[in-house]
Amino acid sequence: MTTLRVAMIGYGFMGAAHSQGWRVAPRFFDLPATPEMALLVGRNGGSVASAAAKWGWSETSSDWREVLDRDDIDVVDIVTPGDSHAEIAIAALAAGKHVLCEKPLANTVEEAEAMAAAAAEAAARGVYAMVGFTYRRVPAVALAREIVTSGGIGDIRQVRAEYLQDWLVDEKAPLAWRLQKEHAGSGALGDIGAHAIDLSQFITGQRLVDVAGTIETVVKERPLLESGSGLSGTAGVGVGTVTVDDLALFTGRFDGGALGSYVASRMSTGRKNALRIEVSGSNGAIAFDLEDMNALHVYDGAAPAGRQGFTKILVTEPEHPYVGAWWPAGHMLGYEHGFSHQAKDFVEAIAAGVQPEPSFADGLHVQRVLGAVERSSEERGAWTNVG
Ligand code: SOE
Repeated sequence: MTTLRVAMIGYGFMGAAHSQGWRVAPRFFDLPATPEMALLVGRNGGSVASAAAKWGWSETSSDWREVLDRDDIDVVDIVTPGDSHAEIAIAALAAGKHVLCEKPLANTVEEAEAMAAAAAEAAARGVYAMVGFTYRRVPAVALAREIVTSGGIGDIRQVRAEYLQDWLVDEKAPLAWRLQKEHAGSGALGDIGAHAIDLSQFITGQRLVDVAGTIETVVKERPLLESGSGLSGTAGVGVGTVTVDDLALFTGRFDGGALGSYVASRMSTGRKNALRIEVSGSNGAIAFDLEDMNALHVYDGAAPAGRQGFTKILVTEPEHPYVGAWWPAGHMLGYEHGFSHQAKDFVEAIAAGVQPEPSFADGLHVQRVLGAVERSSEERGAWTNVG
């Protein structure tokens, strides 16, 4: 295998990020196969053509089903809203295509179960599926996992994870697809809470088994969208009902015994993209904040009295995960690098014939946590088994 020809379905914000990943990864990492940006798919012909020209996709199509019959497509990358993930992913896996699917895996637990079953069946044929929890690939996060899962902070006792944004504080922000349950599945909980859940499980190596929480739609009606689609749409005439949460708070218990507390909010005034996690152990702690993403704060409980405190490690050295492929030591990375790391890891796993992570089974587990938080909220915050 020398090339992997990719078809990407969708071309919004995540389409731009994934394009960057596919384009740049083979230029910085020595990959066992070179991803080729073969086909970009979207319903609006004009917009797809200009996106393809801008990002460097060779061909375009207006029908994702075209990829199923094409022998020259090896990978299907799904960056559409959640309402089409299951249909596309299951069909692509059945057609023998490796699949990378944006998070959250699906809009419902039932869809995610069907996707995970299709992925398990495909893996037995050497066809692999991965879900795009990209923040696992931020070097400081990967380093946090190395430290925590190798016992570097002792027994894990407490996890505090939050993902805070403020783009919905403005009551005039329009009713984009991310605010409609039929397209997005859920709101802050599924869109950004899913990242906090995944990171907490990735860094600790443990899984949530029970949750208790509350979700809330703070602004219940918004102006209809006139143009644009994502986070920066323009409001038009008339109003519509917001059918997803914009604020979610919950607690959770891990299978290893630790307790976690979570906030997922699009109402955190002043917080732009603050994905924060702190893990406290019996002998130390780690803390990460995406708004300061080149740093990991580490507390060593074994340091002598009077010399203890969180140490800020700049995760910019060749010894750190992913970093050596980029710039000379000490030079920073940004949001987009995670997508190159994701492309690299996916290509390497396919070439080696091993299951890439996070798998669809991992995505299904996150989906179950999301579903359990919603059920808990309906029961006034009762503890609810993830299942
Ligand atoms: C919007 O809230 C969003 O783009 C999410 O959809 C992404 O997953 C997250 O990485 C940044 O915020």
